[in-house]
Amino acid sequence: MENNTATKTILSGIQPTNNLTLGNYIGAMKNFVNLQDKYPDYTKNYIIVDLHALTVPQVPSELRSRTYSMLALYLAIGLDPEKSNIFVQSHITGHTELTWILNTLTGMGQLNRMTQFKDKSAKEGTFINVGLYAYPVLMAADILLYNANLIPIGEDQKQHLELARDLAAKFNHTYSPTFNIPDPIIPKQGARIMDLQNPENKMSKSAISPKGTIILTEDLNITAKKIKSAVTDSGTDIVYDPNNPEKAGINNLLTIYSTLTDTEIPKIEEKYVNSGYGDFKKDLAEIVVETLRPIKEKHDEFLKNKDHLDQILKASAANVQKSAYKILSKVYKKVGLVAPLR
Ligand code: AQP
Repeated sequence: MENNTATKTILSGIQPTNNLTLGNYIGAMKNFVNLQDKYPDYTKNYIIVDLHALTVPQVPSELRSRTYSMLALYLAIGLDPEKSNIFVQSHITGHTELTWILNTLTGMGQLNRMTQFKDKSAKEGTFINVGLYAYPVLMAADILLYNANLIPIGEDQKQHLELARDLAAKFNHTYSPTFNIPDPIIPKQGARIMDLQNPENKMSKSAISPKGTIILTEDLNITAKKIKSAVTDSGTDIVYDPNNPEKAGINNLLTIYSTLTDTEIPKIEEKYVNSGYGDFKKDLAEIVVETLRPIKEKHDEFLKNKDHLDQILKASAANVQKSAYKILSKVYKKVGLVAPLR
């Protein structure tokens, strides 16, 4: 779908760092598909943000193959290239150029406050690269380059989205009205799926222990085992209690159950009133496995045809590049650069 500045734009991205998790699926990707159907007239841009992935060390050949795997996953969950543009960030001219301009409007104090930078830099040891620090500015550029309106994200990206809003407002104020102020769409439930072994931490692609993370493309026997051995507590009641940190494990499992089956939590509690954690986990393992089975099968099928995947990337990139140039030229003119003739 061609980016049309008269229509509204929904935009989101996921980094091809490591393999995608159930957290990415429930918190972000599932929503992408819902929005595709809910807003047929909007432009939808779903980006594989490979430049973001470079902010942590990568094995080049693995990064390249994960980029294709992510595209195959986007297609496998139901994103339709006829309805949504699915493209690779580094293929479009404008993300890094706009980042540079936004860098000059961003205070170091704003970036110093970013909790994800604090968490990730603590894991990186002594060498902290500038890209990791400036990551939120690149994310703001991803959004503003398409003047996007609605941004489906998980809870952990809320602070970064806030910066994109601040930078849009600052640019508009410093120069003249240019950017929409983007709004996040954060799911009411499942915006923060937790690690199955350490339910006080979010489930993350780069988790240190693989036991607490469900990888969307892993062997489904392993998936079932991970759910069945998820950490719970010494109690027995299947009850959701978000105010009790000791219940973080069962709360998380109930959230996963609820989001994957579209069932309200009280209904699930009712169903399991006479059951223990073991029975509940057994059923949940089945639900997760049967959700992931068709996704995994389609992913493997799409991945076999690289030419088809390249065609999708090419067509989507052609759809969005024109509007990206348009915004970029506008920005160049406003800040005093001579906009190139294209
Ligand atoms: N555990 C989660 N629960 C709900 N939503 C989640 N998201 C990530 N983890 C969870 C959402 O997925 C989208 C893509 O995330 P990203 O790849 O941009 O990076 P991230 O937020 O840093 O996710 P990870 O899995 O923790 O990646 P790594 O380990 O590579 O840093 C976002 O919308 C995010 O909110």
